[in-house]
Amino acid sequence: MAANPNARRFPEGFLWGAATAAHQIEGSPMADGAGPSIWTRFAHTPGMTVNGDTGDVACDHYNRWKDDVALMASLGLKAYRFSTSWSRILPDGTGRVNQKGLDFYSRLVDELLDKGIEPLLTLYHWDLPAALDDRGGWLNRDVADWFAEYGSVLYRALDGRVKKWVTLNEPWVVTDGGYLHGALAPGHRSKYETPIATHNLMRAHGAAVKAYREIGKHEIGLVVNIEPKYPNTQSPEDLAATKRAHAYMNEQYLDAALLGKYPPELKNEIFGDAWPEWADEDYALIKQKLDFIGINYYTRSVTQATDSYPLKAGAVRQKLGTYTETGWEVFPQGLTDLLVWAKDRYGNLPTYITENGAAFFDPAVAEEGRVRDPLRMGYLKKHLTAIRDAIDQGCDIRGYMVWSLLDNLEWSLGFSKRFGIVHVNYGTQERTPKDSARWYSKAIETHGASI
Ligand code: LGS
Repeated sequence: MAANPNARRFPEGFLWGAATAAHQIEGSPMADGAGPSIWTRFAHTPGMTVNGDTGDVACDHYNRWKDDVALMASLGLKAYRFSTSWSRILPDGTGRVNQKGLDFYSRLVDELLDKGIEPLLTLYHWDLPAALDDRGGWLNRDVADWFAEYGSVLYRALDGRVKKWVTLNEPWVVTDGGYLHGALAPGHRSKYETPIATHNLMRAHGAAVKAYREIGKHEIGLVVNIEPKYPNTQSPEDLAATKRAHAYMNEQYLDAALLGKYPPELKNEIFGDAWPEWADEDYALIKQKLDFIGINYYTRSVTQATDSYPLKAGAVRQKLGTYTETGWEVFPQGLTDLLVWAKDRYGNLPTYITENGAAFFDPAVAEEGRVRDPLRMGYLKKHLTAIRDAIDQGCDIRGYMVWSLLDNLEWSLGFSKRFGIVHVNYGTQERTPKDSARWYSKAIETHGASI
């Protein structure tokens, strides 16, 4: 009997989309009265990014936004996840609103809606106004009020048109990369600062959700990156290291936002005396009702005990694993595992996969305008299948955003890694959909039956 293609379809209303972030695609960071962000400053500090790459031009999306929306429409995208740049809207971080910055996002949203594409707006994708960093940034408790003020400006301007809001993108990366290991802006390396930045990020998240409930009428959530941890061996040391790594990366932020507490490993095993006690009212602010969670998934980690600071755990490279250009193992089963884990631990909240994708070497654009990227296509196919498995196991998955719509600026790695389903020629800014984009269009058109 022929297989019923409907059986392979995703749920009705499943949102098929693609994601980007302001600093990675927009360029023109100081245009129309914007202020600098910590990423403008960091990338212009010698030695901080591969090849000294900056976001000064990036994909020139600030000027090409209309064509980019037309491109999304031509691919049949139903949703687009993007972030707004805080320092375009509030050049000093607080106070004076720069109307021209706000207008840019207002026009973008109108154009998306005109093409039938649902916007998912992320308030913070790592580009803190430099003016606020000068006042202590995420280390200053006032940042919760600053962030709620910024959110409120956007809620008032756009909530009639934007129905899905995200407070923070990947707070774990903000603190681990920005305050502990220094690979990302603002480039600090302090075990003592990291818990404070973590806690203020979560207070800011809570304050922004609270402000949303007063102004907004739709949905708001939090996006985290999670990565399942599997023990390398069953030794007590590896098992303990795995538990530690899992608490640090996977439970830290979701436990705070949804359960109103941090996992005890943070104080007892990882940060020790550097982890302060926090007031009850802070936890009350952090734990707000969320309408959905967003999960960014790229890889897993097979974990062993090491002497790494301060986690004392590290990933073991897998002999039989396949790896992407960023050195991350391709492991789709991990996505199913962690979606089921999140459902069981946090109560099956509506969930979006807000990022998933891979950097692979891409051949040059062929004469007939094709970019053959079979590895990326395979990656997306396997991960979408893993999502379908999680749906079959009862997880409430509402949508999928591929990372990324365009090749773009991969933070400290500069332009050296290409994640796009659309190729960008950085010399001419020409966009060329790769084979993976054509494949994805077909998946969208058939609600997943063609996967
Ligand atoms: O471009 C970023 C993508 C690419 O890979 C995006 O802006 C971020 O939101 C997100 O963090 N992204 C990303 N994450 C992959 C993290 C994998 C971590 C593996 C660490 C192994 C050492």
